[in-house]
Amino acid sequence: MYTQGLDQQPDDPSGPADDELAERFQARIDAEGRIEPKDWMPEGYRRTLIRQIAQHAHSEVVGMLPEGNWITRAPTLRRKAVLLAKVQDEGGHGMYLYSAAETLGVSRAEMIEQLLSGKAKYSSIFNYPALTWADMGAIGWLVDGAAIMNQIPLCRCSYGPYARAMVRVCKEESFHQRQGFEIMLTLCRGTSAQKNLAQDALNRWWWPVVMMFGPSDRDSIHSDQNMRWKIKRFSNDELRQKFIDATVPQAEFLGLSIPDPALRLDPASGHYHYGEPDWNEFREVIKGNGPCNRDRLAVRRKAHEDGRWVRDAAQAYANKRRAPATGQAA
Ligand code: BYC
Repeated sequence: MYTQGLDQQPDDPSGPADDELAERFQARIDAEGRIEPKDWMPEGYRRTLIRQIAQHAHSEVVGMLPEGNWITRAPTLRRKAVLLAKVQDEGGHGMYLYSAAETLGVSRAEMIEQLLSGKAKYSSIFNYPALTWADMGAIGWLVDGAAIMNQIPLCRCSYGPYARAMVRVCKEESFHQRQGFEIMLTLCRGTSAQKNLAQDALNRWWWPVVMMFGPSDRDSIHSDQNMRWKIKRFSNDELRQKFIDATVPQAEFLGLSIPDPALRLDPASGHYHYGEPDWNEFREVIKGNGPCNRDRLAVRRKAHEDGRWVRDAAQAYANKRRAPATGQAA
C-alpha cells in the first residue's frame, strides 16, 4: 500500500527504539513543531491523517457537483463566471489534498478507488440537493462558512504538508463565503419572491450545515487522540458553536430567520444556545442513505470512466518517454 516513507521505520536495530521515537515525536508536537513526510511517525498518526485528508479531498471533489449543476443556469454572465471559478477552486483543493495524502505513502489511485467503491467517506453536506439558485447563495454563505471555521485551525495542524495546503484553501474559501453571502444579500434586497427563495434555501441547508461539524463531542471517536496529535485544535462542538455564534448575526442582517425554535442568545456566556440536530439523519447520510448519495457517486464513477482514455494516453506517453530510444522515427 505505501509508496513512500518506508525508510522512516526503525528497522535498524542500532537505532532508537519505538518508545523513544514516540516520545520524541510527541515532544515535537507539544512544542508546536511540524511533522514532515520523512520523519518517523506512529502508524496510527499516519493512518488517521490518510483517512482525514483523503475524506477531505473527496469532499472537495464531490462538493463540485451540487454547484456544478447550476453553472449553466446562473442568472447572469457575471454570476456564471464567479460560480465557474469557485467550482474550479474546489477541484484544485481536491488536487492539493490528494497530493498531501500521497506524502503519507498512499497512492491517488487507491484513494479514488475507495471513494468510487463507497468505502471512503466524504462530507455529509454534499448529499443534499441544490434545488434553486438561492441554494448557490446558501452553499457559499453557510457551507463554505462552516468549512472556513473548521479549516482555519487546520492551517496549524501538526502535519506540515496538510497545514501548508490549508493556507491557500482557506484564502479561496473566504472568497467563496463572500460570494455566497452576496447572492443571499441580493436576493434579500430583491422582490418578496426572491427573499422567499433565500429563506427557503436557509431552511433546507441550516441543519445539514450544523451537522457538517461531525457528531457531538460525546460521540466523536477520533477527537481526543486527534487533539493530542494537534491534527484537530478544537472539538466538533466548539467549532459548531463558533459557527453558530458568527452566523446568527449575519442571518439577522439579511432579515432571515434561522429554522431553530430553540435558538437564543445566552447573555451570560455571549453564546447562542441551539437545538439538538437530528443525529439519526446524520448517521443515515454518512451510511450512504442521504437524499443524493447514490447520484453523487454515480456521477463521479461516470466521470472517472469518461476520463479513462486521458489517463491511458498520459500513461502511454510517459512509458514511451521512459523507454530507451530505438532510433526509429515515431
Ligand atoms: N460527513 O470522531 P469524529 C468543503 C465521520 S469540503 C461525513 O468526530 P474526526 C467544501 C468521521 O469521518 C469540507 N462523515 O471524526 C467543498 C468518522 O468516521 P470514520 C470537508 C463525517 O475525523 C466544496 C466519524 O464520523 N472538510 O469545505 O475527528 C464546496 C466520527 O467522527 C462527518 C473536511 O473534511 C461529516 N460531516 O472529525 C464547498 C475537514 N463528520 O472516518 C465547501 C477535515 C464526521 O471513523 N476533516 N464524520 O469512518 C475534519 O476536520 C474531521 O475529519 C471532521 C470529523 C470534523 C469532519
